[in-house]
Amino acid sequence: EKAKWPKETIELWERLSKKEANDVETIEKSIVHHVTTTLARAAYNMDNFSAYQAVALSTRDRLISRWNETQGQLSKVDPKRVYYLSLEFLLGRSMDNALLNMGLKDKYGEGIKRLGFNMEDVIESEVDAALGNGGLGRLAACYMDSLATLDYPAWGYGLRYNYGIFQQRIVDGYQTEYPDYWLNFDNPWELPRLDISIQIAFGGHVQTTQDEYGVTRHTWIPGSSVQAIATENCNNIRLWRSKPTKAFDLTSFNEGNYEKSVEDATNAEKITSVLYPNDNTMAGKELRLKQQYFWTAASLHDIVRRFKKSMREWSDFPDQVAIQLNDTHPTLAIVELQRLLVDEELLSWDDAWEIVTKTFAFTNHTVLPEAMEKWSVPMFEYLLPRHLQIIFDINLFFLQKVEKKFPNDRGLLNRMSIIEEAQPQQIRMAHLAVVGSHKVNGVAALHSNLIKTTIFKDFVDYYGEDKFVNKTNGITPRRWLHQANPQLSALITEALGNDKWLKNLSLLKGLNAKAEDAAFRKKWMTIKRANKVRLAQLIKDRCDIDVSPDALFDIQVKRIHEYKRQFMNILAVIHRYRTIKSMTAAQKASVQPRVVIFGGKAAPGYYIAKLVIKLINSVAAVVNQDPAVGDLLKVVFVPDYNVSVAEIIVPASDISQHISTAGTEASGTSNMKFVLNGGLIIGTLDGANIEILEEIGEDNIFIFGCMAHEVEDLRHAQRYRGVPMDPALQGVISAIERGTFEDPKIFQPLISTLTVGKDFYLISADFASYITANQQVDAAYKNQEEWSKKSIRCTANMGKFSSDRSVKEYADEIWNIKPYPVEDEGHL
Ligand code: AZC
Repeated sequence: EKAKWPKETIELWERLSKKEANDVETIEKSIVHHVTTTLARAAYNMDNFSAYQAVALSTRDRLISRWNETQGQLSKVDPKRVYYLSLEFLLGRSMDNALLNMGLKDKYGEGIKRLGFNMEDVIESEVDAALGNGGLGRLAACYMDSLATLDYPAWGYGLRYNYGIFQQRIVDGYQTEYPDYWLNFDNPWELPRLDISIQIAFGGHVQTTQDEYGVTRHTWIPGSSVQAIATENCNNIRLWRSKPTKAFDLTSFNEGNYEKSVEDATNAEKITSVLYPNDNTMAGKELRLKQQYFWTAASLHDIVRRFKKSMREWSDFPDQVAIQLNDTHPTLAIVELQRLLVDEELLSWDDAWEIVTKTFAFTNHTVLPEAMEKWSVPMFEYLLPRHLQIIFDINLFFLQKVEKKFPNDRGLLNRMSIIEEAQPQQIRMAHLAVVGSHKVNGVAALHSNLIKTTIFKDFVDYYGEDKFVNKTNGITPRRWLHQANPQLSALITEALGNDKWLKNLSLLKGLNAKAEDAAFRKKWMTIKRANKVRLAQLIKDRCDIDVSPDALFDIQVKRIHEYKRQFMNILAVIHRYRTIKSMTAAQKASVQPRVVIFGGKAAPGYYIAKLVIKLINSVAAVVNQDPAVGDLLKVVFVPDYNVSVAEIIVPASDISQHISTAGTEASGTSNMKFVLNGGLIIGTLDGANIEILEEIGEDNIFIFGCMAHEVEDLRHAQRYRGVPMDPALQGVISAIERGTFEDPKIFQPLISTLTVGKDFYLISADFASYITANQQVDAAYKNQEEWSKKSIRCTANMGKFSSDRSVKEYADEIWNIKPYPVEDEGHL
């Protein structure tokens, strides 16, 4: 079209689409422009929130200009792209990050100040995009940051929930849940793409016919459909939302069935209404299965549409497209692509299956049995009849090959089958994901080895070792150091002479030498203290508890789960409390004061996890007002832990706790965030703790507890040989049962999880070494000079845990994609 335009028209477009300048005055003009036109507000009746909206819109303008340029250049090259399918993107706030990435935070800060506002208040007005539960969702957000920073051609696909993870409030010590209606105000970080709308079908039946060559063809005749509408975020993430299908409404209307059509319309919108609030557990709800199909079908349709524009052969598909499955949630994409290729594009089954298996790769994030996704066959058949047939065919051909390789082993076929023979039959999504992918990865070295010897052992025997690889998780240093800890970031840049470390985190090694520099250590610890003051203020505001920033800040923030053992932490706090209470004044004088801080949400239906929150709050209520303890011990539960709160908490730790039973935490990523910010950790030999230990050295980490290979024997011994409970733990339990913290009846179900033979997470077995490790922490903290050296060495040796490293490994070893650098005059 453009080619037909006269020269003057083209020139006019080019002249007028020049990017805005980056001087303070132009920035101010664009802010005021958005206030007076987009927001239609007068300068005089503005609050912080409108200021935020205007700054966000102005920032977005700049992001979009750059983004358009990138996409324009990319579409000419048309390189192989990766698509990251994740049901969760836990993004948090966007504005601070966007301004820092463009190198414009200072100029915007100056502009907004001259306009009568304070940048920090404006930033605080943004609500979190909390479309995720925990580690898995935040990992997706960090990976999108790294993919963009490293110029990889990549798209994330997810769902645009109306309600993100619930808001947590504490009422009488108990968690209560409130809806997170985060779209109450317009979201300036998304662009609706009303032009991208896809019909998604459900239900109905399958028609089988013979084509003119006598080949059997299957046609899915759906019973209903909904529309998927795309919204794009400035970070290359495409989120789908559901809307009623117009055509479908009309049929109902025409049949005179107004009520039914209204009902169908609301049902359609329900699909993307709410994020399921379970972390590491599977609920098995029909609506969740609908979400999964809706999202994978829309995403695949979009991917295939983009591929078809290039007019290539289908066999080229895996050379143009890599799809990464973030856990088993998007596994239906495997089935949907096979269906499109066989039923709609009329490829042979084998040709199609070769394309499918070369395209997909699968990341496993957990070995916990309660998290393994299974769908009941009858429910699945009702929603997706043709997909069920395809799954049974995939399984049949797969098991035939297994039988050929390992003949006469019924047990093996039963174990490996995609279909579990239960009442009713169940589809094992993890098996389907392994069979349909060319690579399967775990998220830390220990975890990747564990999956090879446990849940996927038979598959390793069948496929060989090469299909199963490790990709240790990482975090983005742009958000988790540069943005969350600006003072430390500035000090590091000053010490290293430049900020190249932000894109090459191994350069932090240069800080090792600085550990010997007393003046540097002093600056380092001054910043830590300032961060603790900032957290103390948040604790005052949210919990009305006064804590001293001179005490040791001991933090455990993560989802509440039995395997993460917050229960063990609070039991040890009770032990500490009882110890202090038994001391003379002289003995107390040498106690290291400690503030023990908890945060995290429990799944609304997870009764035991919710009782742990109640116990923490009951202990806090007693300890915090006990004059015999004073400042020696404070206990805090920070409500509504989320990404923005984490940005305050992470830089403020002296020690943080990563104390899962060995072999249960696949990786953990907050461990990386804390250590990167110069916080030491106490932890078990689990997940990424092991690799952190390898990088920073045993002098800079507190390790305790049993090892993964010992867990089975310990459980067995406890169950069948009646190993008695640890005596210190016994004392703590007795104190609870005596009513030291509220009515002991409340906590009985919790205590029952520990009674001999039942302590599945081995709290008793690890308790003594846990107490010892905590004493070592106290002793080490007494020597502040040595502590500050440890702190600096922690940060200095964390280069490996940048998500840039993780993403590059995926790109080189799984996706086979290359970066395409685009002209960019930005700062980072
Ligand atoms: C989590 C793991 O529990 C955590 O250890 C890991 O760091 C994180 O994924 C990112 O890899 N797993 C989940 O959240 N898993 C599910 C199924 O929810």
